[in-house]
Amino acid sequence: MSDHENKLNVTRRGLLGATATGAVLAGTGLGSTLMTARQASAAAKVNLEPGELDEYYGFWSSGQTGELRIMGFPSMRELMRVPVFNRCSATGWGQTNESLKILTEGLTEETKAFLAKQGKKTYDNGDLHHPHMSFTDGTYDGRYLFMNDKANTRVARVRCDVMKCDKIIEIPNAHDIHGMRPQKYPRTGYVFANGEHEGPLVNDGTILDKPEEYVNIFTAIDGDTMEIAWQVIVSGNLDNTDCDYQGNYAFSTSYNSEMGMNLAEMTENELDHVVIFNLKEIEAGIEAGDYQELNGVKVIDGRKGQNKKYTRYVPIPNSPHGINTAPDGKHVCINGKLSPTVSIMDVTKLDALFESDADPRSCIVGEPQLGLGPLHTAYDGQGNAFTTLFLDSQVVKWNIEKAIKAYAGEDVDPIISKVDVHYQPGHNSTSMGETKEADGKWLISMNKFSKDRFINTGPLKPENEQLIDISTDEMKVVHDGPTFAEPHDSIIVRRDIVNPVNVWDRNDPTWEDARKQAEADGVDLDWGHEEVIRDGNKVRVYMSSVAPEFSMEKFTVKQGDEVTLYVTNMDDVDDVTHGITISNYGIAMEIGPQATASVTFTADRPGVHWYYCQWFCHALHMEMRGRMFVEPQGA
Ligand code: K7E
Ligand code: CUA
Repeated sequence: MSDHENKLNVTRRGLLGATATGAVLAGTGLGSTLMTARQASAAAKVNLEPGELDEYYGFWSSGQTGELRIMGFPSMRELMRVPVFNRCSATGWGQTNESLKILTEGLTEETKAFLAKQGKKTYDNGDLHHPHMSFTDGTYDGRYLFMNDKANTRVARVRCDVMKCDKIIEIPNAHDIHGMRPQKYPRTGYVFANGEHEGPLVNDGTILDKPEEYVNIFTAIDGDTMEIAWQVIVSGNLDNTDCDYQGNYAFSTSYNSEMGMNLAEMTENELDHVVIFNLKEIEAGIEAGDYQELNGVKVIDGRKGQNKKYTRYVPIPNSPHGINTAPDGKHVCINGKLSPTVSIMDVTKLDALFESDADPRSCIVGEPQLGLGPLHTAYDGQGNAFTTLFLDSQVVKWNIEKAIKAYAGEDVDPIISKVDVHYQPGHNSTSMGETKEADGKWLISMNKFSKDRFINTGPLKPENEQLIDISTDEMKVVHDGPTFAEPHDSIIVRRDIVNPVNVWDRNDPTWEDARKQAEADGVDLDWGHEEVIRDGNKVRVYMSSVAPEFSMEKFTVKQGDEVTLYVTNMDDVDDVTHGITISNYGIAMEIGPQATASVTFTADRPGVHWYYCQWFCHALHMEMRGRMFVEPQGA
């Protein structure tokens, strides 16, 4: 966010002259218009009565917090936080053996060795920008959510049946994954991921301050196996990405076609570009062996001047940021950021770029001037687009066909209306808007600053997400939603598509290792178990829980033992989650109904240590506790 802002401030003066239209329109805010009856009823739907359920799930990123958030939408009630790249005190994510397996198994050997030297098994932080659901035939299918980590170059997957993360992989060769999207058609399929920051292809310290030898890497991940399918080396950097509804092309914006290493260099050119990736040609190239293998990944060279059919570079003004495919299956909006324009690309013209030496700009069919700092565009499925204007603090509604006509020389104004938002919007999302089932009901504007919109929380203020009724041409802000750092992006999914279970399946793969170990130890995890198995200085403690009791009121280990504690929640009732916290040992984990969870620690502190259930489960929840005795060494 701060990089957006700095860059934009620096060049704002230059932009102002070029955008008189935008500036004039900016003054015609519609905020004071009286609420129509239609909008009053929309507002009523927002303020759900106690017990009423939302129509949509919202899946929210959290930026540098590193988690995924689930919202009820349009009520904007935060329902759940799903830890992904962060460490979570409530659930034990980052501490339990089950979560550590997910957090570590997808790291490269080099990263594991590096982290071990820092005394860590995995990273504790992440920067989660873009959550997107898996698709089948152009719309959400309720299987998975995928998300990127810009901080530590990872991509994660969350299972929608249990709403827990089940895979995290590090992307080798690339630096700092930013833009990320799942393939829309025929299904996901690929998950496309952009390495945003430039670096040497082999980053082992041999090449340092030689930017001319830096590259950027585009990655296609297999969304089913979470393995890397292939990578492409590109010219320029990579920012955001999207793909078509036909399964032929993916495309990424580049704001640093200059390959500059500082602000002045990165913003030097008036034109940067979008890279078009020809999926069929890349697959054929891989098949034909036209790649180098690097860290176990097949890497194709798609740089400019390769004269191959893997990529094309379409010039776009100026440091483009968001790229969003319209539900019409034909148009793609590329948001100019430093240019007041959005460039409309027609995907039906992309074949020609690859088949002939056609002017790469021939796929651009519109370029409306919308206002200052266009960052992201969302859609209503009725031919209209909604673009955030970061510098103007507005959302602009405009018509795609009219913009195309204006570009062709007709005297039409594509802009329908503007609404003030508070303040500085980044992403926006419409209900089902990134699918072919966009329904045109709601827009959320994710604003970077809240300033005076809420009572003061000190120097660090929340951000502000504003709910906008888009069912009429006149957009109406109907709700302010403060949030903690930093939901960049969100998706709004019809609730019938998402059907999580209430109780875990006892055979869930999550605790497969625990199941195998229990079998080896002769413990039946599916029955109320209470066993302490000693194996040298390794001790395995198996207990179960049924509200309001653990199956063991006490167990004894020796100082210095490596203890693994397995707890199975035998309750099979909706919403009866237990936990176990071991006092003064820094141990806490969640155990959902019918789940097994485990944690390993060294019993280095002798004495009596209470363990207790920290998840309120019963009238006698306070009594749900027991003692761990740690015999001092030599006793
Ligand atoms: Cu625009 Cu990371 Cu999607 Cu933030 S990015 S706004
Ligand atoms: Cu079990 Cu609280």
